[in-house]
Amino acid sequence: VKTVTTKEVATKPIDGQKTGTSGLRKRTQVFMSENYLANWVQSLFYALGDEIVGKTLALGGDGRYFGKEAAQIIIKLAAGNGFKRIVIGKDALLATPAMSALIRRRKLYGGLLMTASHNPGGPDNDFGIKFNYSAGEPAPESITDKIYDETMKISALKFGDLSDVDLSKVGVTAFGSFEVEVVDSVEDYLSTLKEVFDFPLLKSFMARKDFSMVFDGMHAVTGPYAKRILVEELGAPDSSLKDCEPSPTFNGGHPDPNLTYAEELVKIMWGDKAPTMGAASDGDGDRNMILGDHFFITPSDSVAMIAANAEAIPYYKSGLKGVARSMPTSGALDRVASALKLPFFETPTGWKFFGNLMDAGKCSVCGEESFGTGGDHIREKDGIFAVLAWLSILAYKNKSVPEGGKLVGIKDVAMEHWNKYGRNFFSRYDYEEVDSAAAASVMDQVRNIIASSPKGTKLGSFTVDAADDFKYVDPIDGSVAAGQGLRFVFADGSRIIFRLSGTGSAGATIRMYIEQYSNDPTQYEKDAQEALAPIIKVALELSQLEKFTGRERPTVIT
Ligand code: VG1
Ligand code: CO
Repeated sequence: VKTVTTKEVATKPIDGQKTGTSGLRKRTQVFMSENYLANWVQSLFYALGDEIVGKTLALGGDGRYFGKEAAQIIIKLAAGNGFKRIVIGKDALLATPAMSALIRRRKLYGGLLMTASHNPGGPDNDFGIKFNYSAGEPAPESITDKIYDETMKISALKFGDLSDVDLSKVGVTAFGSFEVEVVDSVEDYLSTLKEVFDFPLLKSFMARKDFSMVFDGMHAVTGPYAKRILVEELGAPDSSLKDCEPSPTFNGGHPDPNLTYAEELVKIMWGDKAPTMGAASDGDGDRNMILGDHFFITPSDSVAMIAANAEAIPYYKSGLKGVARSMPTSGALDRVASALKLPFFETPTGWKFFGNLMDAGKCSVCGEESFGTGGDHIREKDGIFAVLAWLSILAYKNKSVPEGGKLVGIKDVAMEHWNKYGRNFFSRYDYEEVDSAAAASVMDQVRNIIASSPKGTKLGSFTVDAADDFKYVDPIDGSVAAGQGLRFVFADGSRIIFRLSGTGSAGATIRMYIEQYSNDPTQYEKDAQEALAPIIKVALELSQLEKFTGRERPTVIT
């Protein structure tokens, strides 16, 4: 068979192609500018070196604007750099967790995801790209650092000389020895989920007349997944799907599943005839929000409650190997781990840090406060997994509740949990698109307070137990990640944390995380903002955030 001819095209380094918390994210226009995307992808291939020759690469994305054109560029670069095959989701669609499942099931070399996650899409918004490696995990820093080095010295792009591929039809197109296989975007992922959950049980639970749900796809990638999984496989009526048609601009919305941006779903769940459960997913399908009838499950609670109720999920029937959360995520999971005597890990922000723990068989369930929940069935956070996990918990808790009896709902599960473990009140304040210098001043100010706050120092009514810049030593490979967030841990277990976001595309985003524990049952139903008001005041004062940024209030509160 003929090999593909390679054309070399001269290029020059482009500044600022540094990978953040989760891939490279920039304005779409930047990505569409000459060689911008190609430079980064070619740099990745240079960074990976000879090991890519003869391998198979997966490709897909969240359907945002420029994705289809980007796919054609990437296919040609893959051919020109020695890959033998590309497996690509139909219409270039693949949810992030589906990519991870696809790589694992088909034992592929790795995959490229074209997404800027929950950032808005379209010509005036964001595009992004990230690489997942052979276990289906986001590329570790050892690779992303190398990519950046290559972007600084790149001089040539290697394109395979081939025509555009029709991505709308499932099947294989061969160009000599190079093949492009277009696959159904849901199939492999669905097979993985069937190994985790009891689909027949979920189906019979969802058929109950006293149960109903709404899933909000936010016009992003999870629409087709929800249709196939919730409706076709589990029998939910079509009316339970909201905004499940993917759109290149997410219909002008902000596909971030939280109480601010999923406001239509919030209205339904706080309305008169609210369904039993509401759920939403982000642009690329790795985040989730779980709601009950007039009730919000914080992501920090969600992972703790899933871990505490793991017996409801067949995949975990022999118990959990361990659990993990990112540092800013609340300590609700810690309490479950200690009660169940499970190995517990606290990692930096970003899913890539969970992968080593899972590969080493030390972590079954993990989560982040940023609406990320997942398990070791794949190596990405997984929005649909969280939805099916909560459905499994409801099905399990209602096993002996007859139809028309008092159905155990989402809020009941939470109340039962808090009554057993206490409640970790949690909130995150995001200040988006802050001037970078002002954001740096806030962080410097917080660093100064840390330096002058030894154990025993009083900040407001809170007594410092420890204050530091979080540093993580990976227990599996010993790699060190420093500078992962400025934190104050107080004597009563309360915490204040400041970090700068690593996923933005313009300016700086300051994240302030606040947590306070209570085991007083009369407080459990209190609004988090109310419960946390005193400690939030301390955090704002010590950081002098308003003085440095001019912001009186955050852009988003979660
Ligand atoms: C944010 C979240 C982090 C998450 C990351 C990627 O990062 O805080 O928890 O892993 O986004 O999520 P940062 O650096 O902006 O705080 V996603 O859904 O964008 O892939
Ligand atoms: Co995402």
